[in-house]
Amino acid sequence: FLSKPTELGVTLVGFSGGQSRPGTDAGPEVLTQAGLLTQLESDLGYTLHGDTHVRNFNAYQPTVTDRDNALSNSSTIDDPDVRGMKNPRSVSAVTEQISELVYAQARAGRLALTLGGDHSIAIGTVSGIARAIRERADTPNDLALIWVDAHADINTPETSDSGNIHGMPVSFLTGLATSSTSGIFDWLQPHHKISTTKLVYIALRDVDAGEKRILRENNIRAYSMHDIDRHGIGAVMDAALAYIGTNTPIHLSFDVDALDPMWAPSTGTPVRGGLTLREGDFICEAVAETGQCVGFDLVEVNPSLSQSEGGVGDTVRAGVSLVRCGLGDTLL
Ligand code: 6HN
Ligand code: MN
Ligand code: MN
Ligand code: MN
Repeated sequence: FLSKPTELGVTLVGFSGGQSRPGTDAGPEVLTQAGLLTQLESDLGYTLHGDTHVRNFNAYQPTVTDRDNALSNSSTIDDPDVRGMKNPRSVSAVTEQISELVYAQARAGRLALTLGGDHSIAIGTVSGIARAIRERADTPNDLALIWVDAHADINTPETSDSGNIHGMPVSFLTGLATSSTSGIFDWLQPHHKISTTKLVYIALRDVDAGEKRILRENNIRAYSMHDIDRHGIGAVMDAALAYIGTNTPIHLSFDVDALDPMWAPSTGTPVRGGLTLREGDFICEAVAETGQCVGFDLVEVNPSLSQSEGGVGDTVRAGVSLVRCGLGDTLL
C-alpha cells in the first residue's frame, strides 16, 4: 500500500526537558556531525526535506498565562511541577510544536525521521504521524507503534516516581494518562492518539511496578530481554510484526538505551543486559523490510555522558548504524 520511500522528512530536536540531565539536547548535533544526513542522501539515495539544522527547543520559555500572572510579573515564568511532572509547560509546548512539524512531513507522504532529544519528544512525533496517517488516502489502517527501549515509558503522572516526562510519553499517547484540567498536554486530540492494541514493546528490562500493572491490565504486547534470550531476535520480530499485521503503517521509536551500555554508554538511564548492536540493527532492518515504516525516532543520545574514553564515539556510531538500518541500508 506504500511505495518504497525515497523522500525523508527530517526533524532535529535539541531538547532535554523531559528529564534532568543536560546534554541530550546535543544528540542531533553529534549524529549529524558524524555525517548521518549526508550518508542518507549520498549512500541511501534519499531526498531530504524539513529542517536539516538542529532546532534548540531548550530555549523555549513558557509565557505568562493569566492564571500564572499573579505569581510572576516577568515576561517568562519558571515551570513549577504539575501533578508531579517536571517542566510540564515546557514539555507540553515543545511537543505540540514537534507534533505540527512531524505531521507536515508525514502528511506529505514522507518517511518522518526525528533525532532527539530525550524520549518525551515522541509525544510530538507519534501524535503528528498518527494524525497524518488518519488523513492520508494511501494508508488504510491506523498507525502502529514499536517502542524499542530498556524502559516502558508508560508511567502516568500518578505512577511516576521520578516526575520525568520522558518516562510517560506512551501513557499520554494512548490516553491512559488523562490531561485533566491542568492544561498540560490538553492539545492532544483523539486524532493524535494510538490504541494500546497497536503498541508493541521490544527489549524491556527495567519496568516500574506501576508500569507492569498498566501493561498487564491493558494486555499490552511486550517482548522483554528474557523473550529475546529465549526465542532469538528473529522469532521475536516475526511475532511482533505478525501481531501488527500487513497494511498497517508502523512508527519505530528507538531509545538508544535499548542497546547494552557496552555499545551505547552515552545515555541518561543506561541499563545493563541489553541488546547487542546487531540485535538493534536487526530490529530496524526487519521493520524497514516490511515496507510499512512511516516514521522513525532515535532518542536519548547524550554526548555529555560517558564513563570511558571513546564512549561518545561508540554511542554515535551505534546511533548512525541504527538509523541506516531503519532506512533500509543493509537490505539487499
Ligand atoms: N527513558 N521508569 C523511569 C522513570 O523515570 O519513569 C525511567 C524512564 C526512562 C525514560 O529512558 O526514555
Ligand atoms: Mn489513512
Ligand atoms: Mn529508556
Ligand atoms: Mn525511552
